[in-house]
Amino acid sequence: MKSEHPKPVLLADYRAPEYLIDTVNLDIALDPTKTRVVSKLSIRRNPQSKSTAKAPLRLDGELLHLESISLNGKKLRRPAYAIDDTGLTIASPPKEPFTLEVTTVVNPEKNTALQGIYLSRGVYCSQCEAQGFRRITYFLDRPDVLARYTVRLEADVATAPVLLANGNPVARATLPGRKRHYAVWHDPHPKPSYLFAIVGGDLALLDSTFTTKSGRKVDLGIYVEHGKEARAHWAMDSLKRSMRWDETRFGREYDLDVFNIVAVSDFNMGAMENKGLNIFNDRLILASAETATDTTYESIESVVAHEYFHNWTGNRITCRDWFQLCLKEGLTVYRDQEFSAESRSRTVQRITDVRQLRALQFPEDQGPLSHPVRPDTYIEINNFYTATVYEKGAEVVRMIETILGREKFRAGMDLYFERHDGQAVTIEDFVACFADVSDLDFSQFMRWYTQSGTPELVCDLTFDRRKKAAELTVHQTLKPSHGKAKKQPQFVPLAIALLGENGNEMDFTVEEGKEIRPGVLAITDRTTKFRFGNVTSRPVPSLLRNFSAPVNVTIALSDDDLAFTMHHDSDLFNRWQASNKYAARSILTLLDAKRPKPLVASKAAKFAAALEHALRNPDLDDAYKAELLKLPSVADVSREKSVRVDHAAIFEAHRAFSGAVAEKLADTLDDVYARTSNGRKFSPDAKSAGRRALRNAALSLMTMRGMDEDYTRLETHYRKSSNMTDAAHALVLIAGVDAPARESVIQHFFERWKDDHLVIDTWFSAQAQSPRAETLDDVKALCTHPLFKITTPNKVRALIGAFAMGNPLQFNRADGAGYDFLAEKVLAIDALNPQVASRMLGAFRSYRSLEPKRKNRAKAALKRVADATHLSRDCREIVSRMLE
Ligand code: 0A1
Ligand code: ZN
Repeated sequence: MKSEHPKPVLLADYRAPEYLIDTVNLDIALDPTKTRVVSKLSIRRNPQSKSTAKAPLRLDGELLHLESISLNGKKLRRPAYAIDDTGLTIASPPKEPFTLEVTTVVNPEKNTALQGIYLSRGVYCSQCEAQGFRRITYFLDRPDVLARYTVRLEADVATAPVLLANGNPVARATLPGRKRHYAVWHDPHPKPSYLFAIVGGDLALLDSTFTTKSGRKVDLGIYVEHGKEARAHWAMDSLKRSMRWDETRFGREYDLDVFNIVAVSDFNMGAMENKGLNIFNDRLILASAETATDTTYESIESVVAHEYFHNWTGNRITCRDWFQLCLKEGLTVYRDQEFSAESRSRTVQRITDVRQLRALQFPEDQGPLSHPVRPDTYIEINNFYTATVYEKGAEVVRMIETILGREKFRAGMDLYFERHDGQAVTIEDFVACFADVSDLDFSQFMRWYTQSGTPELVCDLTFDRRKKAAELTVHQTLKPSHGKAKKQPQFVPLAIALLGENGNEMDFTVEEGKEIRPGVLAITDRTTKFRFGNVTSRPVPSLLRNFSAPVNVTIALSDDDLAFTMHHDSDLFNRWQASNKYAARSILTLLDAKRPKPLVASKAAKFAAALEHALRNPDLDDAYKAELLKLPSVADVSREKSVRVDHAAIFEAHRAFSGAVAEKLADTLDDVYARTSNGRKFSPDAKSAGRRALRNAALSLMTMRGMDEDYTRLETHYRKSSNMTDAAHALVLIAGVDAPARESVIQHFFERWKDDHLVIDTWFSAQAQSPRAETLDDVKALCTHPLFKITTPNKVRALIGAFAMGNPLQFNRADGAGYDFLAEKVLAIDALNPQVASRMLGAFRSYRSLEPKRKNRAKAALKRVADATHLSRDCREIVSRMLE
C-alpha cells in the first residue's frame, strides 16, 4: 500500500492492446499458503494496434511471487524480462506468435482484500472483477483481451472435494496416493480475465436441470455450506425463472452445458457473474421462512437474475474498457428490474427502484463524489461500482425504451446482440443500435452518459379558461460539478397527463412543443414551452409519470392538489409520489414553524384523511398500500433540504408528524393490522409478502405514537412471529425505542440465532440503526463482540455500515462522535480490505450540505483519514475528492 498520489486513468488515453492472448492454460495447485499457478499463454501482436515500432510486452501482476518464466519453451533470464510492483515487462518479444509460460505463487490465507484467490471459511474462491486476475498470474488484465481458457485445478481431496471453474467439465481424477485430486474445465467462449473464476472446497450441492428453448439440457448446481441445501431452493427457482424469462423477453438462450452458483461467506460485493460459475455472497442465496425476510427473498430473486442476465449483457458482449462499465451494469440492472416487475407488481417494483435511486444515487450526484454514468477518469476502478453507474445507468436504458416504445427497443436489443456478440464494445456502439432501428438522432441523448448531476426541471402550468388552453413551461438546470462548470441541456422524456375536475385524464391536444409519443413530451432546451388545447377545466398536472426520467421536478401544487392526485391519478406511481411529497413537505414546514404544535395537528389531519381514503380503496393491493403507509424516512426528508441539514431537528419533526398521523388513523390502522394477521403457512409469493408488508408498515406507524399499548403490541408481534419477516421487523422497531421489553427481545433474538452467521447480522444491524442516544456506545461495544469480525465484509456492513448509512440521527450526532468513529474504523479496515473501507467512506458523501457545525466536524474526520500515512489507493481517491 502506497500513500503517494497515483496517476488518474483517462478515457481519452484508451489505446487498443498491442498484444492479444488467444488461449490460456492454467494449472492451479491449491494450497492455503502456497497456491502455485502455472500459466501458458499463446500471445500474438494485435493487427489492429496502431503502434508499429517494436513493442515491449507489459503484463499486469500484483502481489505475486514469480518462480519461473519461459518463452517458446526457453527459460528467460534478466534482463530479458523485468518485474516491478505492478507487472512484468518483456523488452523484445518475438514478432511471430509465441508461447509464454509463467509460474507464480500466491497466498490465499493472507488475502484479506478478497481479490484474486482467497479462502472463505475454508473454501478457496476467487474474485477477479475488476482487476483481481493480476493477483493470480501475470496477464493483459483488461476487458478487451478475450481468450479461451482451459483450467486444471488440483487440491486435497479431504478439504476440497469440489473443484469448479468456468465453462464445461472435461476430466477429473484422483492422483496416486489418493490425497490429492484434480479437475479440468474448458470454457469454449472467449472471455476477458475479469470473468475468470475457480472454487475449491467441501460444499454441499443442490442440483437440478433446465432445458433451453432449443432443447439444450443444462445441469444447474448451487453449492452451499453443508446443512444449508434446503435454503437454496428459492435461489434455484429464481434461476430457472430467469433463464426462461431471458428467452421469452429478449430471445437469449444459455450457452454452456452447466451453470453453477457458489455461495461464500466472505465477499466484497453482492455477487459476481463469472462465466458459467457465478460466485455469490451467501446472504444473497440462502433463504428459509425462519431465517430470511421477504426483502431478502426479493433480493435473492433479483440478484440471481442479474448475474444470470450478465451472461449476455456483460459476458457474451463485454466492455471495451472500464469506463464503459455501465454498458453491462446499467443494462443488466434494467433487465433485472424488468424481470422483477413481471414477477411481482410492476408499480411496487417501480416505487422500490425509484426509492433506491433517490436514496443512493441522487445524494451521490449532488455531492463531491458526483460522476457521469460513464466516467471519463478514475484512479481506482473499484470506486466506480456506484449507484450512478448501476441505478442511473439503468434509468438511462429505460429512457431509451420510453423514447422508442417496447417493440423498437427490442429490435435495438436484437441488433445489439447480433452485431456485437463476442466483442468488447462501447456505449456509442450500444446506442448506435437504437439509432439504427429507429432513425432517431441520439446525439443529445448521449449527454446522459457524459454529464454528471441530476437535472432539475422547474415547471409552471398556466390555464386560460376562456381559450380552453394551458401552457407548460419547463426550465431545465444542471448544477455545475467539479471539472464541468457549464453543462448542456439534456434530452428528457417527460411523461404527463392533465387531470380534469372529475379526476379523469383530459384528452388534450399538443399545439406547441414536441411530443415523443402520446403523453410523453420532449424536453430539449434550457426552456421548453408547450401549449395544450381542449383543456376544458383547471387541470391538475401529473408530471414525470412512472418516473420517466431520473430528474427532479418542481411545480407549484397545493396540498389539495396533492390529495386530489392521491385519489385520482390513473398512474399509480404518481399517486404514491404525491403521497410521499405531501408527507415530506408537511414535515419540512414544521421545521420552520413558530408554533409547531397546532400546525402538526392540522397538517397530520389533512394528510391522514387523504391516506385513509387510499387505504380503504379495495382496488389497491396490499403491497402497494404498504408503500403508501411507509412515510418518507428521516433520510428522505433530509434530502429535500439540500443546505444546512440538521438531522436532530428533522428527526423531531418527523416523529411529531408520524405520531400525529398514527393517532388520526388509529382505527384504520387497527383494522389493517387485524385484517392482515396471518395464521397461514409462510409462502414467499408476492401476494403473501404484500400482506406481511402492509401489516408491518401499519405496525411501524402505530409504534410512532409511543404509547404503552403500542409497545405491548410490538412485543407481542415479536413473540408471536412465525417467520423472519415479522420477527426482524419487530426487532428493529423495538431496538429503536425505550420499550420495557427491549433488552429481553434483543437477548432472545441473540440466543435463538447466535449460531447462524447470516441471521446474526440482522441482530447487529437492528442495534446499529437505533435512534437512541446510547447507540454509538452500543456499536463500539459490539465491535468487540466475539461474533463480530472486521475481516468479514458482511459483518462490517451489518454493524459499521448500518450505523453510518442507516442511522442518520446518530451518525450525524452534533458532537461529531459518529464521524470520528467511522474515520477510525475506515482506517482499520483499509489496512485489510481497501475496497470495503472505501465504500464505508461513502457515508460522508453529503457532508457538505450539513449545517456548519456538523459539516466542520465531518470535514475534520475526513482530514484525519487523508493524513494517515498508509492509505490505499481506493480510500485516497475518495477522501481527495471529498476534500477537493
Ligand atoms: N459485476 C458484479 C459486481 C461486482 C463488482 C466488483 C466485485 O469485486 C469484488 C465483485 C462484484 C455485479 O454487477 O453483480
Ligand atoms: Zn452487474
